[in-house]
Formats: sequence, C-alpha cells, structure tokens
Amino acid sequence: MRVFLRVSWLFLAAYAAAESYYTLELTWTKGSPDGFERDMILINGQFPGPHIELEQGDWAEITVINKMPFNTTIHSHGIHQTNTPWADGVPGLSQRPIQPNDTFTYNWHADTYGSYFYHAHSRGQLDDGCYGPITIKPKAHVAKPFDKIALDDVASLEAAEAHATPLIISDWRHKTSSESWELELAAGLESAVCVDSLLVNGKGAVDCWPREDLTKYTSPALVPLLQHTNLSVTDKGCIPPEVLAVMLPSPDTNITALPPSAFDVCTPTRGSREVIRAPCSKKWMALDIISSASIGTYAVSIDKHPLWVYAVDGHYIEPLKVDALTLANGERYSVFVQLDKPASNYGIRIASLALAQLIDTTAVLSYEDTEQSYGNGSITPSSQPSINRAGGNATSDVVFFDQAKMVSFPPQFPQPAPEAEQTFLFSLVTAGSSFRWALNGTAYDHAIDDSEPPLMYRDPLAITTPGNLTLATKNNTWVDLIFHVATVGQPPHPLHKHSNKAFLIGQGQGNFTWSSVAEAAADTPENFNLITPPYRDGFVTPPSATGPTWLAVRYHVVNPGPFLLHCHIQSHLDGGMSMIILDGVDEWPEVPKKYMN
Ligand SMILES: *[C@@H]1O[C@H](CO)[C@@H](O)[C@H](O)[C@H]1NC(C)=O
Ligand SMILES: *[C@@H]1O[C@H](CO)[C@@H](O)[C@H](O)[C@H]1NC(C)=O
Ligand SMILES: *[C@@H]1O[C@H](CO)[C@@H](O)[C@H](O)[C@H]1NC(C)=O
Ligand SMILES: *[C@@H]1O[C@H](CO)[C@@H](O)[C@H](O)[C@H]1NC(C)=O
Ligand SMILES: *[C@@H]1O[C@H](CO)[C@@H](O)[C@H](O)[C@H]1NC(C)=O
Ligand SMILES: *[C@@H]1O[C@H](CO)[C@@H](O)[C@H](O)[C@H]1NC(C)=O
Ligand SMILES: *[C@@H]1O[C@H](CO)[C@@H](O)[C@H](O)[C@H]1NC(C)=O
Ligand SMILES: *[C@@H]1O[C@H](CO)[C@@H](O)[C@H](O)[C@H]1NC(C)=O
Ligand SMILES: *[C@@H]1O[C@H](CO)[C@@H](O)[C@H](O)[C@H]1NC(C)=O
Ligand SMILES: *[C@@H]1O[C@H](CO)[C@@H](O)[C@H](O)[C@H]1NC(C)=O
Ligand SMILES: [Cu+2]
Repeated sequence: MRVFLRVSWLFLAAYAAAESYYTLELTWTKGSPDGFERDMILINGQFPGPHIELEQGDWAEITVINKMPFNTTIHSHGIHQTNTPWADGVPGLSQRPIQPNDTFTYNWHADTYGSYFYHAHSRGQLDDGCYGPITIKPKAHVAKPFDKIALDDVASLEAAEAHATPLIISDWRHKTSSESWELELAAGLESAVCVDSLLVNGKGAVDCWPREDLTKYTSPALVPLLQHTNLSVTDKGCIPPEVLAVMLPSPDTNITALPPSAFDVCTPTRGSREVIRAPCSKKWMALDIISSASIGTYAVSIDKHPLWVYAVDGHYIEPLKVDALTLANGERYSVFVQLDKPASNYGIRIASLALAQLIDTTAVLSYEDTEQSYGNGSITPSSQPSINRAGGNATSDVVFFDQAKMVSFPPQFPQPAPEAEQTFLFSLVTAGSSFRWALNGTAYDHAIDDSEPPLMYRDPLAITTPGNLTLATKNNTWVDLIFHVATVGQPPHPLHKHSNKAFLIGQGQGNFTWSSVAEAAADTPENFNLITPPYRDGFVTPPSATGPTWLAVRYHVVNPGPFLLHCHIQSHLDGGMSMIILDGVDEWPEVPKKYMN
C-alpha cells in the first residue's frame, strides 16, 4: 500500500529521489491459509503481507508497528542496505528488537532493481507467516536482455515486467514456530522437516496422497533405509522419524515425544487455491517467483508454458528458457510466460524435492476469458504437467533451470578476476544434537538477539560473541567464503549473506583440502568459473549424500556493518547455522541517533 509519495524537492536537481512510505502493522491472529485454523502473523490484516513497490532510486520508509505479544524485527531480503546497515532488521546486530506495542522505522535506499521480499528475522516468525513481496522497478536507462527473448516484442516484455505478479511459495505447519521448536527440543529430532501444506500466495490445502502415489514416488535414496527398518513413508508423505533418526543420529532422540500429527496422520482440508489471471489481451506476463519457504526446496513449472528466466535474485541474466526450475529458500526467479496457448486453465505445479517429504500443490494460471467455463478454478484436463508429484521430469524433454548456465546481464565479475584478501573456511556440521546446526562447529547463540547494545552501535574492534561467531573484514577488499559440507547425509543448505550479492566461483565433491581458491583452481580448474560466475544473494551447497562437498563464493566488501551469514532453512537457523561478519571494520559508520532504538 503506497500511502503517499513525496518528491523531495530539495534534491530534485541532484537525483530526483522520491520517498515511498509504508506502514506494516503486525498482529498475532487466527488464520487458516490451508483450511486449518491456527495462530499466525498477519501484516495489515493480510497474508502474505502487502506488496512493497518501489522505483529504483527511491528511499523506502517502512514503519513496523508491533501489535504482537512478542519481540520482532523485519529484514528486507537481498536489499543491500548501502550506507544504512542499521536498517537490516536483525535483532542484536543492526537494532534492538521491536518490543510489543513499539514501532520501528526502516529507511533504506532502493539502489538496485528487482524482486525481493521482506520477512521477520526474530526466531521462527517467518514460519508464522511474517513475509511479503518487494518489487523495485528498474530505472529507465538500465539495460535489459529482453531482445534475446522476442526481438520484435521488447515493448510487450517491458510492459509485462512493469506489472510482474509475485508468486510467493511457502510451506506451512499447523503448529506455531515456537511449538515446532519445543517439539524439536522434546524429541531431539528435526521434526520441522515434516510440514502440513504448501502455499502459493498464502493459499493451499492439506492434500493427503493415495498410498499408491506415496509408494510410486518414494525416493530411491530412501528405499534401502526404509527396507532396513521395515517402514514406509508416512501418510503425510514424510520420512518416518525412526529413519530420520538413523540419518541424523543424536543422543537425545526421543521419538515417543512426537504426537501422531507431527509425522504420521494426514487430515485433509478443503483450503483454497491461488488463481493467477493471465490478461488475454496481452502476449506476455511476468511472474516474480519467490521462496519464503521454511524448510523445503521446490520444483516449479507451469503446464504447457515454458518459463523465460530473465532475472535471478533481483538481477538480470542472459535469458534462459526452461520448463521447470528448482527454488530454494530465499531465492527469486523472475520469468516471462508467453500467453500463446488456447484460453484455458493451466496448472502451476509446485512439488517438494526434499528427501524428507513428498508434498505438492497446484495453483492455476487462468486466461481471463475462461472465467465462464473454468471459473471454478479447476484445471483443464488437457493441461499436462511437465513435472511429476515428486518434482521430477514427467517426460524426457523437460528442461530444468541450470545455475551453471546462468550468466549475469551485463557481466558483473571483474576481469581479470580480483584476488581475495581473506579466505574463511566453514565446516558445516551439526553440533551436539541433530537439530543443532552450525556453520563452523559452534551453534549460533540466539541470546545475541538481545545484545546490549546491538553490535551496530559498538566499536567493531571491541566486539566479541560467545563461541567466536564473529568474523571481520576490511572495506573495499575481496573475501572468499568456502563452505565445506563436512559430514555425509546433509541436505543442500541455502546460505544467505546479508547486504551483498556474491559470486559463486566454485564447487566440488570431496574435502576442500587446499588453503585458498587460487590453489584449488590451479589444481582443479574444472571446479571453478572465474569468468562468468553466477551472481546471487543465496548460495546453495551441494548435498553431501554420499560424501563431503564444498562451495566457494567471493564478494566485495563495500558496505560496512554487522551482517549475518546463515542458512535460510528456518529450522537450521533456529538450530544455530549462522555467523556474523563485521564488514569493513576500518570504515565502521556511526549510527545517526534517529535510527537507534
Ligand atoms: C499494548 O497496548 C494495548 C492497548 O493499549 C494493551 O492492552 C496491551 O496490554 C499492551 N501490550 C503490551 C505487551 O504492553
Ligand atoms: C515388516 O512389515 C510387514 C508388514 O507390516 C510384516 O508383515 C513383516 O513381518 C515385517 N517384517 C519384519 C522383519 O519385521
Ligand atoms: C520421552 O518422551 C516421553 C513423552 O513425552 C516422556 O514421557 C519420556 O520421559 C521421554 N524420555 C526421555 C528419556 O526423556
Ligand atoms: C469446473 O468447470 C469445468 C468446466 O465447466 C467442469 O468440467 C468441471 O467439472 C468443474 N469442476 C468442478 C469441481 O466443479
Ligand atoms: C526424465 O529425464 C531423464 C533424462 O533425460 C530420462 O532418462 C527419463 O526417462 C525422464 N523421465 C520420464 C518419466 O520421461
Ligand atoms: C572454523 O573453525 C576452525 C576450527 O576451529 C577454525 O580454524 C577456522 O578459523 C574457523 N573458520 C571460521 C570462518 O571461523
Ligand atoms: C525483547 O527485547 C528486549 C530488548 O532487547 C529484551 O530485553 C527482552 O528480553 C526481549 N523479550 C524476549 C521475550 O525475548
Ligand atoms: C575464540 O578465539 C580465541 C582467539 O582466537 C581463542 O583463544 C578461543 O579459544 C576461541 N574460543 C572458542 C570457544 O573457540
Ligand atoms: C574427508 O576428511 C575426513 C576427515 O579428515 C576423512 O575422514 C574423509 O575420509 C575425507 N573424505 C574424503 C572423500 O576424502
Ligand atoms: C567502502 O568501499 C566501497 C568500495 O570502494 C566504497 O564505495 C565505499 O564508499 C566505502 N565505504 C565507506 C564507509 O568508506
Ligand atoms: Cu541449512
């Protein structure tokens, strides 16, 4: 909701900066997005929260009113927070928590264009529904790669982009985030892996699969473990907790503490289904596909409609035409869909790719003039999915988005490749218990949320945290982060660095045995791309199904401040998979008094 827009006349001559004001009122209310009522967070009475729409160059002013009975903060995911590190929305780092009945105003510069989202960064509040989309329209002069999609129709593509529809994909539990966490503590097991439904723009239903589908789509990787225990996936499509306990063993596991609803019993609901209206008069439409998922990675595709991926994590790429894409937590894909098929209702398919659960949902792409015949939202029988219920290819010609083929438009990585001045090696493990994840041996201590004063307000050279969770860099240096997935059986970790995008320069199988990227790249050049590396704000580690793996990313320190580096799987973050990077300790800014809370 754009309350009003004020052109700042004083600066008009210099850079015509406009300010955009939004107010987000957070309440803890009953809601039933999938047809089951529970306590959840609404923002201005809505779920997902209101769409924040800005123009590149605007200043966003977002006032959060906390009407909930607990502390909160709001983080704008992927936003650089250039020169406003105090507006990053991380409790204990950039600000004090916003207490009940309190407000906090975030001011930041929309210096980049693209698709982003905001979400709570206090404990598990993302799981309680606290999120909404952000779109920043590019400035007029920004070069776009659209001629590579339709040389004769760039104007239609630009018009479609200007009206891009957010498609927020999330997973949903019938337990609140604090109940889920209590259950993990009681059961000594990562019970959060088993969800109740998937939602598209906050709509969905509990859909209990027939046993034959559960059997048909059970991952071959699970079969030996299931045979060994003489078990099968549960009625919710979940890995049996006994098998999860074998995969991630822990001394404190107590399966009897799990209620039947956690893994086993599936109770269907009617729920509701999201219908995206395709404007029939138009040749193209644009979707900003956003994952605000708590736990899972999902395959996404639209029946009979290829997706032209033109931007990833808010940044243009050389367009790639695909039938399906894999969406990890926090990722954004902006896609064009050509509206050239017979007017009808087509399925938008979302299917879990996680080993831990078989679950899917369907939304609808409805050509507008089909409202009469298919106004009930049901999908045309001839609408054939490209992916199956487990997110696999339905036919042999299905093309999935391949990150290795993703090239920034225009190129972003400097040539010759910059040298890293610092290298940080992280060893990703569980720490003590199977649900206590750690980025480097020590689980993040969430007491840091209440750091007094917050790290941003301190002398960075005097900052210490329990467990050595803090790293420091200097401004205007290049830094390598190497994530070593040290133990077998870890899922992909969608890591997220606050404040920057970074270049995904290498990945491989086995232990990372070198002391730097330069050494590793000399030894195994095939594992590196130092010319056109993907440029993203999320970095997914390769799963360590059969052995250790690693991922190397490089970023340029340009914005001093205390920034989190963490796994965007909410239960991994809750468990402790997070560290703090004090970027640019040599150029640490002073926080203007009016932005302190
Ligand atoms: C917040 O304000 C409302 C209305 O003034 C009051 O009823 C409530 O007790 C307050 N809550 C807290 C936690 O202070
Ligand atoms: C495995 O389960 C089946 C069906 O529940 C049962 O008939 C069989 O005896 C079980 N086998 C073992 C080894 O427990
Ligand atoms: C396991 O959980 C059950 C049910 O909550 C509880 O009664 C039992 O004491 C727990 N066992 C241990 C060893 O904690
Ligand atoms: C929805 O409408 C279509 C077309 O009229 C019809 O074939 C279908 O049976 C309807 N579905 C439901 C659930 O009513
Ligand atoms: C999926 O793709 C693979 C590789 O192209 C192919 O071997 C397989 O047959 C496909 N699956 C189906 C169901 O067509
Ligand atoms: C990770 O832990 C190891 C062993 O304690 C340490 O040598 C290394 O510096 C740590 N890495 C980071 C990035 O903190
Ligand atoms: C809420 O934030 C305040 C200020 O940091 C802190 O003192 C308090 O302990 C927090 N409350 C909870 C329940 O975390
Ligand atoms: C933290 O780092 C300091 C200095 O590098 C070291 O002496 C200390 O043992 C570390 N503590 C932990 C818990 O790793
Ligand atoms: C990786 O390192 C660990 C610990 O040093 C070792 O036990 C393991 O065999 C190594 N794995 C591979 C694939 O080299
Ligand atoms: C940090 O370095 C970047 C890149 O050189 C520069 O643009 C920026 O102004 C610096 N920030 C501060 C606070 O010095
Ligand atoms: Cu993780």
